[in-house]
Amino acid sequence: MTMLPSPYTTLDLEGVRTFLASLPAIAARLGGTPEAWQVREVSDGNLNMVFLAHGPHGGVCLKQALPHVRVDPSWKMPLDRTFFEAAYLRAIFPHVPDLTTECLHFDPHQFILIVPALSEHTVLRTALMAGTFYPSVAAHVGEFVARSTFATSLLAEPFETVMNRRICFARNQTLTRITVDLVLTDPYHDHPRNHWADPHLTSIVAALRASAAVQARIDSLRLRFLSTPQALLHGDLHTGSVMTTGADTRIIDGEFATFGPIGFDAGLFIGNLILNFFATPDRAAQSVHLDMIQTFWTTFKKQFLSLWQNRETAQDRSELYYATTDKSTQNFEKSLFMNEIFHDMCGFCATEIIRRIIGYAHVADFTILADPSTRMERQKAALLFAKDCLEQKKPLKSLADFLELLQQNMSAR
Ligand code: SR1
Ligand code: MG
Repeated sequence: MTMLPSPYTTLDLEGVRTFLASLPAIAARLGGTPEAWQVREVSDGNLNMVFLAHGPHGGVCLKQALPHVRVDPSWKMPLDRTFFEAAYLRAIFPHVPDLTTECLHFDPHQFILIVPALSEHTVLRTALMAGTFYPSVAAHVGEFVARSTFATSLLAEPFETVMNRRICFARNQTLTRITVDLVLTDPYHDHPRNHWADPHLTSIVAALRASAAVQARIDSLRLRFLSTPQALLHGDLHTGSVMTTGADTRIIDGEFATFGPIGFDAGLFIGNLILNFFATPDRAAQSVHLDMIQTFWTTFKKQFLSLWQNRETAQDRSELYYATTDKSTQNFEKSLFMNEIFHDMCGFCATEIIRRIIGYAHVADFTILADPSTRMERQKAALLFAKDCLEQKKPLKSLADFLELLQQNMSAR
């Protein structure tokens, strides 16, 4: 008798227990009997249901897509996002096994993804909001971005492999549409999804929208996001997608995975560090953020260039880029490539800051500031910094210039 797959149903706690019990490898990982497993719902993000299950041997995290946005059931959505998250994990895990989680199971009928539970880890945004700073986490994320993007780029793989992956992730159009709209379009126009906490921000929003330089840079960033498939990106690398113990860091939630410019992942990460920078009450504590941005970029660059250097031993000449030219030409070409990533990072960082203050999905960081007028002043400063970044007539030359612009905008408040 042929068993038909069960039609999609959104699982509740008992459904999760039954589902996990039906998978021998997962049941063995948890250990004990299903009745004794502790199952709880921990959904926190905007899109999906998330559950944690623990047994005497270990724990797993189960994520199920809903046919709508979790926080807005009237916003209907196809279920395939967990497929793309599973595909992303399978593509990058061999290159970053110490920096992400393994896909233990994907069910294509229930759109369920199962990964190991990260019981000892804290969400980076939560840690930053509590004023807990982990010295190594920025280096870990820099390593992650370097290794995951290099490994999925033409610099590391035959073009056939890259193009086949591009075919797969080019189908992740629902979530790419969210990024194009929510991050790279809506905040710069009147749109019912936009909102901001304080009417005093309205004049800054108007100034952003009236700036021809901002509009032009936004158009160019949107074009770059859609037409520069440098590598497979995480696609939503904010501080809520990073979990850490301090010593061990894991990047999660890769459902927005798509091919795009490497500076997009880098920009989203530092954009979220900067949002926390502006939300940190104690100005003396803000030097930590500057160190983190510096460490992130330095680690990323060093690791990316070292992976590139190691490729020089590749046998197939069609997979070598700038390897046979003399050293100074090679270094020059590579530095052009890295400068381009840096320029993209500065631009996408600015778009992330703006959309998280005036767009659809805000960050919680500013809730640390109890006084509404201080909160508004800091959000204003963050928006003005982002506006400054977007209005630069020439690309910023170095990270030092970028950090100086950031500090200027903070001290002006
Ligand atoms: C409707 S989804 C809104 C946001 O949540 C996700 O985490 C992404 O950041 C997306 O832009
Ligand atoms: Mg997410």
